Amino acid sequence: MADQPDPLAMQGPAGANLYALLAAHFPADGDRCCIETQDGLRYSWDEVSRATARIANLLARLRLPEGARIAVHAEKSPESLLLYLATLRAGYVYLPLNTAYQEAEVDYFVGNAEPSLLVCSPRNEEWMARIAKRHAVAHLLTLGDARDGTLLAAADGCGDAFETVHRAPGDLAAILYTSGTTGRSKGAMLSHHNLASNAQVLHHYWRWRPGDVLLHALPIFHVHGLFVASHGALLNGSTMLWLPRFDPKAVIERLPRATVFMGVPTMYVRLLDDPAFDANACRNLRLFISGSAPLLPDTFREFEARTGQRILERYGMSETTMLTSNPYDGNRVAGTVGLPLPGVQVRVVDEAGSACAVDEIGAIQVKGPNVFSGYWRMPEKTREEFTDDGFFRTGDMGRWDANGYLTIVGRGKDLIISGGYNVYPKEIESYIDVLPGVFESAVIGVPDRDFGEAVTAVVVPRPGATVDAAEVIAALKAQIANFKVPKQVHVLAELPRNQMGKVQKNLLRERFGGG
Ligand code: MLC
Ligand code: AMP
Repeated sequence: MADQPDPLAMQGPAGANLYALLAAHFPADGDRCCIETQDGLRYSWDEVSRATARIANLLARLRLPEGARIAVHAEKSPESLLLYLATLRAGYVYLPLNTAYQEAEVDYFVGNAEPSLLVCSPRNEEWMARIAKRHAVAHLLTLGDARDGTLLAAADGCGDAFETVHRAPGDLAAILYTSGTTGRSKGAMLSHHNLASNAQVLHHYWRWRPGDVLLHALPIFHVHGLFVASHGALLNGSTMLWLPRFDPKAVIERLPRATVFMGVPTMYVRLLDDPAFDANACRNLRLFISGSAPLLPDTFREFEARTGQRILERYGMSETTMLTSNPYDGNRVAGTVGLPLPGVQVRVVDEAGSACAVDEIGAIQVKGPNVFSGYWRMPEKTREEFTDDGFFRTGDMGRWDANGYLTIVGRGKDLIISGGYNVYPKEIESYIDVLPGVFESAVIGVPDRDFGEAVTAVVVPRPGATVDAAEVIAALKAQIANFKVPKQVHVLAELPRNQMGKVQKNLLRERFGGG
């Protein structure tokens, strides 16, 4: 990585600020295209510098306190990416929220993170204003997906030069909320150095090169689209072909102009479902990357047969960004997540904490410059999740093969991954259990061709009451993010339990999921 400045060694006035690292790689010719939107609008690198400066100046003018969190619940647009970059640049902490979240969900995050500024889509302003008021958030601004809203209007009057604020390597850059198996969501605190080190390792490992073009179709409120994809392109001075959401037709149309594509397995399944997706459409692609959920070996093989390309699967999480990856040049093995990335320590241990032998299944624990420092204002939770020697317990179960490749075989945590989004059964059960007529419920993931796993609920009515599956679904849709709503609801007289009284979800999965 001789060509990469080491973020810890960066001694400029901005110190280890991640924005400064990215900006150091913007192309010398600032007129070149950084972002091209679906409708052909082009943002040059110079425009990105100027626009982030305007927004950073606006943030500075708001006189937010040191370390202030900026919570953002806005549709994907070039401007929402610019807001992220401006937040880094101004030295504040970015807190992205999935736009599918509804009022009760956002209310929790805002209450917990206590942001100084909340940015929302103009169409949600009414209920966001209620949340802002309830939690005494100092500022509420709006950002639409058509360059509209009060944030840009206010930034328009600001200067387009800004001296990137100095940050130390360990200073917080972002907080990403991830749901817990017990209790509420936890905010994973990621520092400038966590993000910068991972971005640089991936830049090298995946052989980003001059002329690369990234087709960006992922949402930008999670690690995958916001960090892995965007940082990769920005650090490489690469143009991003920017789609507001994944749409197979729009992707296939733009693929011939791209060299790199990143997606969750559902996206690959959907591309394969389209007969127009073939080797010719991929003729300039040098790298397809998959992550966030398991890529089925069948999908890997079908993809190779159709396009001649072997998808590179990698593994990561919000708390750690990327951990392992199949190699760029070496063998990409279907069903595995590859080798530990340089600088990242990954171990698989048994219940006593001893290293597992090859092929033995154990808990995956990790350590490295990319691993977060802890959960926001939850020191006890943080302590529980780290071992005495500083390894983070991922909650995933895995095993090594003889060649040092890691396979994820399951999760110690009760978690469903649907289309790359995490759904925690306990959270959904807590919403179902308070519905009229419901005695109790169990939420499980069942295999699903499209989403990988489909959220499914099993509901037990109170004695004498009846529960209607469609009504349960409708009630949940009114309250929680759509991707968390069960695709199916089954009504049973009782839940199967073991002798300890614990619900036997494996039996429910066998009964309702065919395995
Ligand atoms: C949408 N729906 C989902 C869903 N996404 N349901 C379950 N799971 C999902 N993931 C709902 C919609 O609300 C809609 O509900 C119905 O399903 C059909 O919608 P759609 O139009 O088909 O869905 P679409 O908008 O195309 O979204 C599918 C998708 C999207 C796969 C493109 O889910 C997506 O972008 N996933 C990527 C998630 C991601 O970036 N994860 C990274 C996390 S980071 P209804 O009821 O209205 O019909 C991480 C770390 C790491 O995990 O390692 O990367
Ligand atoms: P999140 O908390 O949203 O960041 O999700 C992280 C979780 O996604 C990990 O703990 C894994 O369970 C899962 N995950 C990410 N990448 C992969 C992958 N390639 N294969 C299997 N699971 C994955």
